[in-house]
Amino acid sequence: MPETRFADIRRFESIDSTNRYLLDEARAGASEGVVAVADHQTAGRGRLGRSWEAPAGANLLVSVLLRPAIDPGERHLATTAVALAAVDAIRATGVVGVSIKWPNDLVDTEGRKLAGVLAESDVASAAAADGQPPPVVVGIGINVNWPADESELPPELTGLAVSVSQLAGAPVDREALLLSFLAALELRAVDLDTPAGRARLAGDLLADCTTVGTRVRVDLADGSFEGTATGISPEGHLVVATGGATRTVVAGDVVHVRAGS
Ligand code: BT5
Repeated sequence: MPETRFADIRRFESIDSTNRYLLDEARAGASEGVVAVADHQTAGRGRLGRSWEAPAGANLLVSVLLRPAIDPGERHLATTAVALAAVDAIRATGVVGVSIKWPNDLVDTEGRKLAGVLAESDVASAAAADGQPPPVVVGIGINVNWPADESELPPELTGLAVSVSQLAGAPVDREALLLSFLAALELRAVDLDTPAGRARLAGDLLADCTTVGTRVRVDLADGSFEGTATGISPEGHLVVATGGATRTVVAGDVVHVRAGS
């Protein structure tokens, strides 16, 4: 693998959550670039208290510690960088038809979820940053070899989840996919550092975002609204046209966005 900032790869046979592990490391002052990879998570996290399911040894469960020197309002671009790097790595296996459902899902052409991204940070670790930019831990679960087919899915994920191996028609090497993802992420992380790079991330997200152009329902803490997603802002947020106005939806405010409702 070419030199990247992601050389410190910590591997776990079993852990509660790779995101939790790196948040603790960040609090203790760990530098950008630490990677945590698990064969199995006993408490894999999704957003908003949801959980991430994966049997042991089948899928990629990986988190990275980033410390991008960007404004707080642009931090969604860290999620974007990870999502785009995963799309890059999956495409490099020969699989086509992968896109991003805003804010954090990789989906196939039928809208089935191939991967989910979870970015987390906290005030305590920002305070303990020791001169370093505040951390953001970005985790991604990629369904690599599970499910092998639809019958392996629990009822609640039937028709909703798909794996890279299903789309490839053959088992996929998890380690090769990890290294390819980290190499792609290095290029995407470089883009976080400059205005031109950040514009490229937002532009690439727009190009690969299946949400733009569809009807969406946005559930916020204080009510919901419907509209048409018309674009991606320079910060990577979703632009929604609704009732003659335009609203920009920040990932942290979104309880639920569903295309086609
Ligand atoms: C996500 O949340 O999609 C973010 C998932 C992030 C998981 C990674 S694994 C490494 C790192 N360490 C962690 O602890 N987490 C990260 P959300 O958008 O809330 O979606 C969660 C929902 O996706 C669940 O409620 C299920 O409906 C569904 N789901 C769970 N497991 C799935 C899977 N393997 N494939 C597809 N969908 C799944």
